[in-house]
Amino acid sequence: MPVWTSIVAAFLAGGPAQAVTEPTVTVSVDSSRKELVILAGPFDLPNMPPMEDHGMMDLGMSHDTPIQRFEWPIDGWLRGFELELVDRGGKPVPREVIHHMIMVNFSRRQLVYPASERLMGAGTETEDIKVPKTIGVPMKPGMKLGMYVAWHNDTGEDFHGVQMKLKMLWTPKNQNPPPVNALPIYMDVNLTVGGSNTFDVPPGRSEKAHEFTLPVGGRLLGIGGHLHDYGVRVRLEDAETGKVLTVVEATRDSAGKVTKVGRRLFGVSGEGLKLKGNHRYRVVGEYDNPTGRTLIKGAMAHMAGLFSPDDMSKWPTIDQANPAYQRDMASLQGRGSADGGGHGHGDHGGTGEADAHAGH
Ligand SMILES: [Cu+2]
Repeated sequence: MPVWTSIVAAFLAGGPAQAVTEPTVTVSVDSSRKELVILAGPFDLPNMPPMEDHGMMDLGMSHDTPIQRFEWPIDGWLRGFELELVDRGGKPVPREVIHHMIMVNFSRRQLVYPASERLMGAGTETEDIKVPKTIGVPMKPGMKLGMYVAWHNDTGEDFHGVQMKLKMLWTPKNQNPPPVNALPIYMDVNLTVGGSNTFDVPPGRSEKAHEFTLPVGGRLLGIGGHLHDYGVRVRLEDAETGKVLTVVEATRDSAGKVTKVGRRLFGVSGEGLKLKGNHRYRVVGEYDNPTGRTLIKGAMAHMAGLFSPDDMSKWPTIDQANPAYQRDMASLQGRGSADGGGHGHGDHGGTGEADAHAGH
């Protein structure tokens, strides 16, 4: 049996009510199991029509929770998460009612973008993540985290009083040898930081690409991807040579609906896929849209994974004066409010969908 050694935080959710009962979030530490346990709920999730176009999210076809803030309490390394949903009667609720769950780390910057780190995430197409104890995301007590969920229930069944239980698994500071530092990396084909990352998909085959450089070199340890329906794959290329470095593939049903996006593990003992600092790379999303019409804002494509920097001291720091950083913060604050939020990059910024640990 778990031993509940301390209650770290307990607080009420802010923002407008989705349900008669305001959802609450509690965070507890289970030291014997080395788990941080987050309980959130209750959420009422009536069945909704399928989201054929992602734009439907903007028309209120999903419930966005406001961001729930708490502090990370432990010196160590995050190494994965497990997510469970149960209804009022304790019956399991299918994972697919979560369009996204995103954990933001306000205390660290993303590698590629001047925005807060997306520590982890989960969605319809992602599973629980656990990485070997040889790697982990370095975490310090007092790091400021925030979590939000975009629900979309199109299972055909209503769910009431849904409780979410998220276990975050950690490795203690005294592990010997210590884990290799592995931090979230997020590479999107069409991101405006603090804005949207959706794009239109024309009929037939199409591609969308984005070039970027990394402020510090290192090794990609594992990678996952995110695509919407009719997505085919996301690939990462060396933009200076054109060489394809890695690919994550969508699993599609006969209609082109994406049921899953693959993951790649390059080496949890630390070798990984080498990426150079200040070198041009390109992330490319591929779609094949059989509907015969353009899907307005219907697509997203990105890779998210774990990256081990050659020199942690060169990790970019948060610049609060950066306009893109400020836009990102504003979009996170606006989540779940009547006029704010929308469905943008904030939903997806996570390592979340990655393999190496999870999006972690
Ligand atoms: Cu999406």
